[in-house]
Amino acid sequence: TSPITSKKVLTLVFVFGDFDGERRVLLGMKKRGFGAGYWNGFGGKVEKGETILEGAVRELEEEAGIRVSHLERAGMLWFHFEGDPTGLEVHVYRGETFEGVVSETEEMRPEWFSLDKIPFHIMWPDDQIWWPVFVGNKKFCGRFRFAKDQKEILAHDVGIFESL
Ligand code: 6OG
Repeated sequence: TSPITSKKVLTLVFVFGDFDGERRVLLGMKKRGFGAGYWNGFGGKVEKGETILEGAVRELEEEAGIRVSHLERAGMLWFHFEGDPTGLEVHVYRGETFEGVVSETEEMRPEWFSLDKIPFHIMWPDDQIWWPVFVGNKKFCGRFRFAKDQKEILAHDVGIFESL
């Protein structure tokens, strides 16, 4: 193990929608930067002078072109990559309604996925571990220690909480 001496605070937003009675989730294919080539929710670094929630709303609009007036806190994830002293603190939110038109941006190519066709094999490997808790509407906290290669999970735990 290697020590963590600083952290980055990030957001991660999943918007759900109803398509003729079928529930789907909006994922984006990350086109550049950290996690490029993976499907994921929308989010990024919280900036100075904004709350974490404001950061989540802003990133969703920047990356998917849609606006939300309400997001629900759903989970917290802590990531540590072996050899990297900066840990990631990721605040996960759930959105159920939005305004505007979902559109592709420089950063993300959005697409709706039915809940039984989530492309876990093209997502960060932690996602399949906490996803069942998240879609089960339970609030969760998870910790993941990744190898240096950012692929293999060396240790993890996920817990369910009454509130966050
Ligand atoms: P930018 O660097 O693009 O923000 N993120 C992760 N998401 C999942 N599902 N698993 C991980 O495992 C992640 N690490 C980071 C947080 C990065 C975006 O990627 C998310 C942000 O939404 C390690 O600004």
